[in-house]
Amino acid sequence: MDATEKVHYRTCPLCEATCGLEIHTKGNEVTSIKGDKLDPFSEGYLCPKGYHLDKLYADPDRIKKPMIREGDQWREVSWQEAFTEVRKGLQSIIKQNGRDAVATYLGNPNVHNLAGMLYVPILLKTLGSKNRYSASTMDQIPKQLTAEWMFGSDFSIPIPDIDRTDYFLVIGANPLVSNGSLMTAPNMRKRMRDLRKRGGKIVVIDPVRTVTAKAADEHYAITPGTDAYLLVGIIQTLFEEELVDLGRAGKHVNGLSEVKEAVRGFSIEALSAKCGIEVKVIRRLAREIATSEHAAVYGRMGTCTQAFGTMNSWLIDVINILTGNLDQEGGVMFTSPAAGSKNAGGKRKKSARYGRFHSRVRNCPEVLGELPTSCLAEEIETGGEGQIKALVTVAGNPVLSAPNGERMEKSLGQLDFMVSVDCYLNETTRHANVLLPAPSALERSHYDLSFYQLSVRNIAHYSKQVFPLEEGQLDEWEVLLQLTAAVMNQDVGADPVSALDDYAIMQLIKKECGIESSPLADRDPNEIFAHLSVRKGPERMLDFLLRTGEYGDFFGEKADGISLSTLMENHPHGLDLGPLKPRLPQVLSTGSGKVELAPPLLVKDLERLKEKRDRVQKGLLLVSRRQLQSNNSWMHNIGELTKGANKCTLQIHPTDAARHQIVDKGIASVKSVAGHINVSVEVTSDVMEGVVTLPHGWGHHLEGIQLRNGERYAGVNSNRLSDENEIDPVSGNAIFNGIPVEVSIGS
Ligand SMILES: Nc1nc2c(c(=O)[nH]1)N[C@H]1C(S)=C(S)[C@@H](COP(=O)(O)OP(=O)(O)OC[C@H]3O[C@@H](n4cnc5c(=O)[nH]c(N)nc54)[C@H](O)[C@@H]3O)O[C@H]1N2
Ligand SMILES: Nc1nc2c(c(=O)[nH]1)N[C@H]1C(S)=C(S)[C@@H](COP(=O)(O)OP(=O)(O)OC[C@H]3O[C@@H](n4cnc5c(=O)[nH]c(N)nc54)[C@H](O)[C@@H]3O)O[C@H]1N2
Ligand code: SF4
Ligand SMILES: [Mo]
Repeated sequence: MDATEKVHYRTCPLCEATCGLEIHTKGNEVTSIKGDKLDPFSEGYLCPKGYHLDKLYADPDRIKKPMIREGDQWREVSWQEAFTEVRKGLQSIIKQNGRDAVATYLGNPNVHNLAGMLYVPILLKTLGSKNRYSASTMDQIPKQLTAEWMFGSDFSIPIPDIDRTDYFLVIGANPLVSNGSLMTAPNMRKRMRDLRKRGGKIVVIDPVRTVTAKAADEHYAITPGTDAYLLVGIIQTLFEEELVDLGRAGKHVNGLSEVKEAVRGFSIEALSAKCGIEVKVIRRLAREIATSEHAAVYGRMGTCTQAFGTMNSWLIDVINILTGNLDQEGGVMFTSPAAGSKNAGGKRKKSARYGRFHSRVRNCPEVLGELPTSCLAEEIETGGEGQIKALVTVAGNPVLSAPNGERMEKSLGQLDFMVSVDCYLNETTRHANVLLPAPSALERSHYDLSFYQLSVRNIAHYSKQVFPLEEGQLDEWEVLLQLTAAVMNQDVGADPVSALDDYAIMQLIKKECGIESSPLADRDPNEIFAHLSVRKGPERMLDFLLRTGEYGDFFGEKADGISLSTLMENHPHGLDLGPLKPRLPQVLSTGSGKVELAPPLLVKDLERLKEKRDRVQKGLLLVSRRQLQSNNSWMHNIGELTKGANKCTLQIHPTDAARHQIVDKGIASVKSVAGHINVSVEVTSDVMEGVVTLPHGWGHHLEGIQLRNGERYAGVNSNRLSDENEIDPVSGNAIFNGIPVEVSIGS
């Protein structure tokens, strides 16, 4: 290695897998990126996106200066001018229309970003608007809601103990492409291979024979949107065949008889007819889960973003509990993260965070402090008291990611003021009045606060920034604190960042010192503050969270405890804190201190399954698919990832293609209640008959965006077809799977 070359070890922040990277740099150039073989979790594994992380850093289209839009012209401005404009824009609306008139939309990369995780909550709290929207209500909110109801905290999500299970039932997830979700587990291919080598079995339920399905022992094609029928069938079989055995968790569970009663009224034949999976298969799956020594049932996007999203998320955990697999090695377990453990439990909650207020236009219940993104456009468009007039977006692209993209896009055009924090001028941020640049991943430090809460092993890995910020660039946490100051109507000239940062950390310290059972209970907050003073920003907060976490040193109170320095100095490749450990009952924070197996609203929701609805569609059912070289909407500007065959295609079964006179590589017209698109066709028998698939995040053809490669491979926005008016009524989650469409020859 050349003496001017430096080596950096860090985790990839792009998806939930948290792979370790070994990055070589010379000056401000990356000379190579490979998987870090010494990373105890990913052991050298990387997907194609990780290899191209440097391209995001070097992308000439990336926004590096704050910009103000005048008409359709953008002007680069100083930070001072940008924040002054933001303050003016937000204050005039807050004064005239109140705080709820300013909405926020938080996109997915926030949870992959230390600044987003630590500083966005400060912004939201200071703003105090009820109009909070995020990618969560188009993703995992059903699972968070069932965790809140059943276990007392939305982050107490049971994670498949994939490395120790011997039966893995995967429903509506494609971890070999997505690299796992609500299951942080780098190199899923190896983990699945190992599972089978141990003599274990993998079964996949998916309308599509995905790469995950192909790598499994069995695959069953299910009619989109009907998983709840299958899951009720499994539960009924467990009761009927006396296979229910809660094991060690039993004494901590309330509501067993209610569940038994609730599933009694269904006929197994009717359930089977609805989901298209034979009765004997349903019965066999139930027996296999119950009789395997260690089994884990796992569901993801296919189960969440459909009409029965919350019900599916609940029933999956019910099966894990009824078969004694909750909190058991090789079953589904709770993590013990090193920092910021939202699943810490202990304190019992009086009530779940649900339905404390409702959306103005459609009267949708609040879920965990937010409202469904499917409601955002109508809240902007509909006049009257409480109308949204301004929007703050941080790391989000709802024009491409939210249902009915066309309506979403039009609504953004109606706002009085919009400010976006983002790396690109894209389909959403082109509507902003002020665009505030966020640095690229390599210019910031990293620690996966969210995903170590959802990880199949307990891991702590801190990554230093690879490159310093460019001259004049602000770090994202500073941008977020400046935005907070604008909301507070503070003068930019007063440099509010340090004061707000000090205030924020002090609040955390005081809270911890105020907990009677904390090792810090008798300590003076000012003394703790002084201990932390070598750092500021996210590092200081992270240090505090690590030191007061499960393995922390509590500032000298615990001899072998860890701190940020421990990770930085002794564990550059990451610290493996071991496999998941049993956590019942300590993890529970429900009012009763028990697992609530039968949340009343979900038991009631089972009625919806009995509704006599004609599910036989005239047309086809559209489902979403992910692609290894994409990451939602925002990595299509990287040529290395878009090259090769067109990726934005409608996949259709040969029989359906013939029936609709559609040919491979031809163009299909696809219509739904919400909209219409023309798209290239890919005929494949991997999708079941009656189903078509489209990837999301494409459609980079709108005027005024700055994504030169993306525009070349524009594709079409599949969310022109998803209907914002159809949601999972319990959680308000968007529906991206099982959308009725009509397909014909396109042009
Ligand atoms: N049809 C359909 N639609 C879907 C889905 C589907 O399966 N099918 N999936 C849904 C899911 S699961 C999700 S999570 C959502 C995603 O929805 P969004 O989060 O709204 O969309 P993304 O494409 O992730 O957009 C991320 C934005 O963040 C910016 N960005 C990237 N890194 C950073 C950073 O470090 N800081 C800042 N400030 N900005 C950054 C990017 O430029 C981009 O504008 O889409 C949902 N939409
Ligand atoms: N490469 C890549 N990786 C990603 C992302 C990406 O865009 N690209 N996005 C990231 C994000 S934000 C997320 S949330 C995760 C998502 O991670 P996953 O949920 O694992 O990914 P999906 O590909 O959405 O998998 C959903 C599966 O459900 C199936 N499905 C659709 N409808 C139904 C149904 O009604 N029932 C059943 N049983 N199955 C159904 C689909 O065919 C698909 O195979 O991936 C993350 N990782
Ligand atoms: S799997 Fe995810 S974390 Fe790993 S390299 Fe790919 S994008 Fe990065
Ligand atoms: Mo997501």
